Amino acid sequence: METYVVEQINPEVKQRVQELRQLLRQASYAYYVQDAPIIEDAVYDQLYRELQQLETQYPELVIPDSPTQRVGEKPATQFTSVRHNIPLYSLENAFNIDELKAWNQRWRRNIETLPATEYVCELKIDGSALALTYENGILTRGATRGDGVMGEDITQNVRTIRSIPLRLNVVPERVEVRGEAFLPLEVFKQINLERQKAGETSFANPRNAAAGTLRQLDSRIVAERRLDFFAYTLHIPGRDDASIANTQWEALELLQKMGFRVNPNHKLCGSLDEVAEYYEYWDTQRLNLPYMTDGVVVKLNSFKLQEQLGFTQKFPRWAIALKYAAEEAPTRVENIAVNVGRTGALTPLAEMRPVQLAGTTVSRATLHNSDRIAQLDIRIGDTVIVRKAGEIIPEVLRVLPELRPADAKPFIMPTHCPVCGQLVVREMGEAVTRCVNASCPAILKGAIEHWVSRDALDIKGMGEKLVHQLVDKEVVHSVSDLYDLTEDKFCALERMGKKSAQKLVEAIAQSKNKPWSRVLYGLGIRHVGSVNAQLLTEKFPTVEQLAEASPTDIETVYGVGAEIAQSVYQWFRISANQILISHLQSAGLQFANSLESPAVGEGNQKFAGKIFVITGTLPTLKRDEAKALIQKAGGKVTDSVSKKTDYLVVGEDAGSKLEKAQALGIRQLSEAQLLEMDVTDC
Ligand code: 0OW
Repeated sequence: METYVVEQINPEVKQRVQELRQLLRQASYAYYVQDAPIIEDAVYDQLYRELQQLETQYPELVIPDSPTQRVGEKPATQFTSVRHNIPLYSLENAFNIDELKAWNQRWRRNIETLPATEYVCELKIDGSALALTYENGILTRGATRGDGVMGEDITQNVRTIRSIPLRLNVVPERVEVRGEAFLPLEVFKQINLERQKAGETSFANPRNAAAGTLRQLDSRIVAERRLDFFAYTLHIPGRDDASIANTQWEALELLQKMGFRVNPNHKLCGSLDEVAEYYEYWDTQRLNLPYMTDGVVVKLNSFKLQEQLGFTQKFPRWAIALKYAAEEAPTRVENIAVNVGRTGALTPLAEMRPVQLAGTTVSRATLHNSDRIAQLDIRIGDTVIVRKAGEIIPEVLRVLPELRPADAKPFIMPTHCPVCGQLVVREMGEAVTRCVNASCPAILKGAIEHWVSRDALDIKGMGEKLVHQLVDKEVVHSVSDLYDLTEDKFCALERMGKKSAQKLVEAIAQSKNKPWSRVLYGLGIRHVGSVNAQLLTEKFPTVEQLAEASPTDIETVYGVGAEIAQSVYQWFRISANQILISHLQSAGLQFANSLESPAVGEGNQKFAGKIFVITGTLPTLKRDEAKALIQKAGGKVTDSVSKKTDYLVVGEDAGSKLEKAQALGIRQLSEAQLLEMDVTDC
């Protein structure tokens, strides 16, 4: 180990690196753990960049717990299985106060002397349990719970969770910390929105989303999804818990001293009545929290008592999960229909007897695909348990086989598309069954709806009903037919007046000015969302260049992996798609970057790392043109003003965003200033 080299480095540099790390650690802790920022984001970013530059200049100074080492560069190929030194137990459930009292009686039977009992109540976070190992204060391993004994080593992903310290403030020789990783509800909704846009299935709930995120092989994706973490247990291998702290309450205090985030709503209760009060209070109050909970974890506070009681085969005797009546209810499956989506995917849908759930009437729930149906072994006529938590999509949890009628009918995935009658395809190893007939009315309707959508060609007035009419009446057989529609053709449709027809023809004509990146996104190539489309058109400024690119060329675009590259490469080799392109080109659509917004050359990323918000109507640029211009120069455009915003671009009748920006001291730009802006101004 070349320690000699480290000695050579100018001591002031080493001093500065230490200083920066300490500053950044404190700022990160204050922001992510205490929710009380101590420095401006712009200052944080500046210090972070300075540390990054010093570590790049002197790589031998880099240490694993430097704030710059949170996000790994290369994706893992798989996760290795690891053994937990101390098992992670799960919790026995109680669904009401009577069952809580029964638990209370049970554990007392195991104790001679009946102590004055204290209980600690903690909200039960509905996420994914994590086991963290720290050696000499440094995080050395993060693992999933797995079966409680064996979990998966996901350290690289755990390091990206900002509220998990890479180094502890208190440094015991070795400590195991357990807690719950979770996705804040806002982040969960955003992820599902992006997945829907990319034609992927949505996560049914934040718990699945958290677990799914933690198992991502590419930690950069995990870092973007902003997981959070609440700690609730610590152990020091080889020592009794009672030798570390006397009670769970003290343990939670110690965890906070070490630098962990602990859910702030825990409460010390002196009686079961107090526990019941806490449980009732949070049944409604929890709906205001920015994360999902599904109950209260009630623990005996004394570690001595916990040790006396020990564990059953699966659970600690000294804790119980007092669950809230999850929004679940039984109902009957009357039919299993098949929906053909925009990508041609055949999605089985359970059509059920309507049932009241979480304040709404539920009568349909997606069954995702054949694998899920086989897993549930769900049949027509079955009684099932449906769950709907909050505004999350309804989910069929399980079948009640004991209620299965004699005439229950197994579901068979159709061999032919229910809409166009063509043979359907299920690729090897894929769960999805798909109609691949590009002119299938279902696919065509989805393709047109996508083409006219806001982030694509943004053709106002083309609602779902009108699109379905155009397809069902066979007025339109492909997206390019939209550009042959005349006023008369529109007027021949139901509920279409002359004025609306004129507006539609005009809106369709206007769409020819939309940039090549929107046209690419509008084509609806699988896995090509609006951001990927922009990145692809920067790299390939004309459709010819993209159509001729090999998958390897396409993969060189940041954020574009092998799967997306293959999807793009294959798409351009389907003749129907080539015909579509030539028709759209002759209709006058943009298939090359226009001169005003040339493709960004290397280095012209003058807005790199800068966050912009646009408000009001700009004098010449449309909102999305300004957005595309900023993004092409490496900037990011968000919808709301926050401390992280670097610039607010202000147009006519700017609203509350302007006031907020002024209050936060955020720089404002006119359109002209934006267009003239140079790197020196950044
Ligand atoms: N999800 C939680 C939570 C909690 C452990 C300690 C021993 C047995 C359970 O908020 N606040 N406290 C515990 O305590 N467990 C929790 O979640 C567990 C982890 C695995 C299954 C449950 O989700």
